Amino acid sequence: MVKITSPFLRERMERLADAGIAHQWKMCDETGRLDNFRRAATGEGEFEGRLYNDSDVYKLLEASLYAAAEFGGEELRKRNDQVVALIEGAQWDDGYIGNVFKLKYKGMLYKALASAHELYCMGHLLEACSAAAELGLSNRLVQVGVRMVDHLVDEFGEGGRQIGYCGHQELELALVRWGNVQGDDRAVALSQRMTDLRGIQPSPLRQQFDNEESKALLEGYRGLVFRGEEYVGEYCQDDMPIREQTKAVGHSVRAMYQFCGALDGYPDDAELISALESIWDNMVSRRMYITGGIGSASRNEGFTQDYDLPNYDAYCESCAGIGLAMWGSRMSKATGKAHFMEVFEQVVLNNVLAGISLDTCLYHYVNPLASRGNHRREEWFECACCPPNLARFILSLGRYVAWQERDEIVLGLLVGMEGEFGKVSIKVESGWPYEGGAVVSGVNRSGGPVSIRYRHWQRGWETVEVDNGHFTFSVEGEFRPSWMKSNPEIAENVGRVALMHGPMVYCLEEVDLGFPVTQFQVATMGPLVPIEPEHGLWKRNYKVAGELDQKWDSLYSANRAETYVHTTELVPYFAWNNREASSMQVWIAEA
Ligand code: FUB
Ligand code: ZN
Repeated sequence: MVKITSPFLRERMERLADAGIAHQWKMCDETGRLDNFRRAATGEGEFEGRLYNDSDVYKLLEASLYAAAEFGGEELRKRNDQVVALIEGAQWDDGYIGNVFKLKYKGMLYKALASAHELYCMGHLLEACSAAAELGLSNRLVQVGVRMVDHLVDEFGEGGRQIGYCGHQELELALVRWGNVQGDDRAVALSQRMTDLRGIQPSPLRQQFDNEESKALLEGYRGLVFRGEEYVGEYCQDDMPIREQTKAVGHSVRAMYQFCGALDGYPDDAELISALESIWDNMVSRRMYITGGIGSASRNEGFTQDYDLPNYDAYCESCAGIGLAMWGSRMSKATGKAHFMEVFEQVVLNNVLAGISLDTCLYHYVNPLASRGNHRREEWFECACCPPNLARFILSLGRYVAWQERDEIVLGLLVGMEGEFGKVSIKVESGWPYEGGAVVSGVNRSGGPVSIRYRHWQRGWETVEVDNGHFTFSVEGEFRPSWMKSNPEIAENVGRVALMHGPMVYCLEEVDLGFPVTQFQVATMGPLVPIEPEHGLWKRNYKVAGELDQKWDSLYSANRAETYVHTTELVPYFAWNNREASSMQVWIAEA
């Protein structure tokens, strides 16, 4: 169990537990998401919203359980119990749960697996049930999970009534989590089965498109998985078995969850790990933004082609960033390689944290790298997958930053934390993400030496052996600012630079520049002066000099217009769009 103590993260977690979660429950209430459970309990009334609205409630409940475990509070506990009661009421006698199928698509269970999201929703519920079991918080919720897994095994397990899996991965990783906490091997086997079946042709997802009765649920989805009459399935990674894949394709959240679920089910499978490493290498070297954002296109909420990384239109869904972080931490554990955690750090600090406002009550669904000032944070979305996903991920960060591997303790991110690992207590103090380096101290009560492996930013793993008793060691490290250029294959970024400070990406906002950001060209030879902004919302800006081009009155010109020398400040990307509406750029033209 690791407790994050870094003020940078801790403050966000506290605000979430206090304000963000309350705000999101309010939104679930106002948008009928909770009423859907009440209605499903009686079978009366209409289902409100999208097919997968139940999943928002499950994700938020999972977040709320973490918050209750870490910060306590009567209000959190009471609300969690109320929501658990709603879920109990909506669960069917046979363990199934899916409000839209109780209220709207009666008799259509499992008849449109590609689009219906019912197993995806149950996956998110199972994660909440697993969290309850892990934290010892709600036995009633655990029992919901027991009944649901019995049902799922009967339906989809070997010899079950169905052969299939969900168009949106999630259940696969949830089943392994559940299997591990409950010691239920059937759940792990079911996850493996779903992973193995996906991509084999003819696909069970494709076959349902021929059923007349499935049309109501499937037709709108056809364009995503068919090219003409041909089923392509790439959108939901159903085009080929996972062990044959070499590139990240299709819907990015689905892809990330697939890779996580497969690794969870088969943590020692060399063939799988080798395929995942190929996919990873392709993605990181050709399909990922400097912020760690992935999935550049809105049309499929996903991957397109190598080097297709537009800035204004970048999709970079917050959930995809979360999925990438989840996958990276798993890859690091499976391979022992440090570079996966480098990407974890990059995507969490930049893409993921940019998804949630500093007060934790406003969100970005997409996280572009440039804006004309019209991209604003929202208090909620009709498709609200991101806000509760951000909440549950941020509140569970302690699970990702350090872990025990055989007889070694691994510190994957040198962020302030306190953790217990068997007979060893560890404390990390650091100024992350503003400062590199850390002081690691603790007590080893094991009676012998213990290895502590930590990741040194951009230098890989280093290991220290600590003797029995108290120990302290320092990790030297400095985060310095540097101007980054991008591969010229990304034509849009040619002649532009982005500032990074260690793993932290910076950007330019109009609110600081005083003019639309397209008018500024930065002088990279000039000084880079760190300053602490007076508003105190975050701790480090960089003052930069450059040229301001104004008064272009024609579309094209042989000469530059009026040019002024100008200084301005760059702000961390995670903090953008927390003030007034403003244009923004990560990749800034170089003077
Ligand atoms: O389909 C469920 C969720 O909604 C996906 O993960 C997001 O991309 C959004 O489409
Ligand atoms: Zn999302």
